[in-house]
Amino acid sequence: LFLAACGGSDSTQGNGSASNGEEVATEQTDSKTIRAGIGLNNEHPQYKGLEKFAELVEERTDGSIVVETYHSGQLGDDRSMMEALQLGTQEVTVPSTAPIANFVSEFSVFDFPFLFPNSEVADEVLDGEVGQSFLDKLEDQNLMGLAYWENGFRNLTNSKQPVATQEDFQGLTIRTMENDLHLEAFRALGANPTPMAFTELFTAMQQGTVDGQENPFATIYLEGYYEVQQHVSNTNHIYSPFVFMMSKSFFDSLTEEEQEIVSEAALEAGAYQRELNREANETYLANLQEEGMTYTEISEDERQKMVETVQPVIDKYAENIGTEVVEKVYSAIEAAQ
Ligand code: TF8
Repeated sequence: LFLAACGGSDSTQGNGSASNGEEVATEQTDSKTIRAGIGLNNEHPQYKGLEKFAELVEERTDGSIVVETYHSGQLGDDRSMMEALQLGTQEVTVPSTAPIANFVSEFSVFDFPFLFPNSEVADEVLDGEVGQSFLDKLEDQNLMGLAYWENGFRNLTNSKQPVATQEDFQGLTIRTMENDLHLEAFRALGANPTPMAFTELFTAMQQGTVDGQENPFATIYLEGYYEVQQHVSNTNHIYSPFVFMMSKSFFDSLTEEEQEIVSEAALEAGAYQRELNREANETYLANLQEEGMTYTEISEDERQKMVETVQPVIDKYAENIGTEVVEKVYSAIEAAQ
């Protein structure tokens, strides 16, 4: 499976006639390779988007850039893959914004609970001037943010009890992403949060190290969490963007034309990925119930209570990030509605 995924790139050895082989070998020396790795599996829209990126880039560069795609954390988790981009040992990854905040702390603003009212508003803010100003901050970290993709609205699952109210969070050990704001928000809600890399999550649920986790329905279904989780609620507590990013040293090594091609392809593949992702998130709640999970709806009243509970955490982070930056995001959200 792994070899099939990177097929086209290393097929020069021992293939074809001698003269042909020589020609290919010369081309091979000149061609640049993008190793693109993600955390989710090859069923997920995140991977379909990555395949689309590969297809567009290889087509438009006539093969002068080859894209190898890796899924399921084959190259590492969000954090270690970002570090690999900084070192130049990997070229592309597509992490959630939450772990990005460990590199550029301002990114936490996008993970404020209940920030985006819907994905259309998120698109407008992220694809606009404000979103771009955050991507620009990555350059100092030797990272080029080329586009926002979508992970989506996060929903809570657990193996213990139906969660309908904030009180139901009490006593649940919940795995969170490696991000302080997430940790504090879940603590405020009464849960017992424990940060962990995504790649360790399934086993942790299976072994009962954690009772639950939170991710969009697409991930919950496609990663088979219904095998180890009994209850799901539509908490929709945080909208997670993905950032499609490239190692800056690699980006700088490309010709201007190639830079334009990869930048454009990241955006186009992102539009495709978002579309698939929204379909998936609409469809898969029904599948989770078919697989035997109990679905509990959060009423608007109960959600409003959660909004109030996490507000002090938001205020604290807003102050840390800087009110000017945060106000810009709030105004852009308002303007988008
Ligand atoms: C998480 C995130 C992840 C993604 C992906 C695996 O829970 O939602 O699904 O960032 O890289 O860690």
